[in-house]
Amino acid sequence: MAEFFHGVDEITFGGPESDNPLQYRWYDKDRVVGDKTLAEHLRLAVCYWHSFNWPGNDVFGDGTFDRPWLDPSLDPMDAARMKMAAAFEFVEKLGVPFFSFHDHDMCPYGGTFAEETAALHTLTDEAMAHMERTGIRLLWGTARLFHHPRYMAGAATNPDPEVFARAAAQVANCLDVTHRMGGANYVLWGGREGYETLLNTDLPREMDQFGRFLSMVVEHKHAIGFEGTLLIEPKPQEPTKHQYDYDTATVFGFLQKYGLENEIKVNIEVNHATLSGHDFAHEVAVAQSLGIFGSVDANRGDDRLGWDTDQFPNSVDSLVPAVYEIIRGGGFDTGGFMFDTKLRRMSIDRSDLFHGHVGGIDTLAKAFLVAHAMHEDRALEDLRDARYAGWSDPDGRAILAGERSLDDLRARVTADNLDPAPVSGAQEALETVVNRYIERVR
Ligand code: XUL
Ligand code: CO
Repeated sequence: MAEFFHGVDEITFGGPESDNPLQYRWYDKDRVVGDKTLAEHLRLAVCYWHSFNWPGNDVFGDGTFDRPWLDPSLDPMDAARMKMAAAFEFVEKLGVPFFSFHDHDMCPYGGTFAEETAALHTLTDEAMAHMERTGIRLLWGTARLFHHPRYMAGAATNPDPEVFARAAAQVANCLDVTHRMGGANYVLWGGREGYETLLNTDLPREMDQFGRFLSMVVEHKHAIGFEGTLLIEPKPQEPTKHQYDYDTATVFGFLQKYGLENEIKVNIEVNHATLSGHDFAHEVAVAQSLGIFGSVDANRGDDRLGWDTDQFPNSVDSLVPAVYEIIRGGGFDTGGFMFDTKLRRMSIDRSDLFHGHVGGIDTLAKAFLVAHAMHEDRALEDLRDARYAGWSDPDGRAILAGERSLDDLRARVTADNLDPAPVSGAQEALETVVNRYIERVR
């Protein structure tokens, strides 16, 4: 296809003083920060679905975007190829290393399952040619187990085992092509794995079905030799009233129950955290502490809207605490920051997709530089260590090691009349430390 995003060239780095909105001010991909470049730390990815396959519709109105490949009068495979060419042109001009996709963002619906399988493999070959030409890699693949009406009552958690079988076949295909493309991860988001009402739902049975499904995915991963990470993407609700993978802690309990906690990690989406009543930083910290932190979808919500608006990140202040937790836990392994973002429905110029991504990437890059500097300087860690210092004393260690009973502690408190003085948590002082880093970091 001829150039689609004409008028926009490769996005270059201009530095914090640049006034060019289509230049990076903070994302200098080759800048070495600590032991790696910014590109290696952030592992940025663009999403095929919202950026190229979503027409800009909402529940009250049709698509508004200029996406010529979505014209239903086109031959579906021609349309898929046009879309793919535009997607790779965009990612290449943006200069980020990764993309992510759902099977049916890339591959049209239609025909028998065998015909869909063949089309998926044909388009995978073509995507691999684009990847080879541009050097762009795959952060993750995933199957759309929520779009087709057959999945209205769930995929793995459907009351009908034939729907379960269809979903299993779809995931087998999608894992195969993700493996062929050298994907770093494979994602499962259970948008329909939940219920609208308990009146018609056998909850424990559905949990067992979901556990069995995930075990089959793990078995298939090992059978084909896929070395990427399997990730569940928690979300509390939307489209379903209650989703079983509500948040990170819920997912971990589920994984433990089915013996999968060493096989599957989480892909945390910023606004999914908010929808479940948590801060993004909380979800990251919980995942890190449970050893299941995998990857991030960086899109945010709107403070006053209770649904998933999938907006581009635009606030360094709100991202720093979570990025700090990521760095504190050692950063990404196979994961990265994925832009599962949507333009607003009125952003109809082709260049708007660049504006959203460039602004979002710069926000993340600056948040990373701030959090990294704070971590290097131990700006929070010294105080944190001092707060917990008592636990390194012999008595503190003995309690944790299981060498003290309630009776032992009662005896000690009685003998010494232990009555420790409260110590300040210093929250305001620490919040000011964070602000100072945000102001000063260059
Ligand atoms: C939906 C969502 C999905 C997943 C992949 O809220 O975030 O795009 O990331 O299916
Ligand atoms: Co997502």
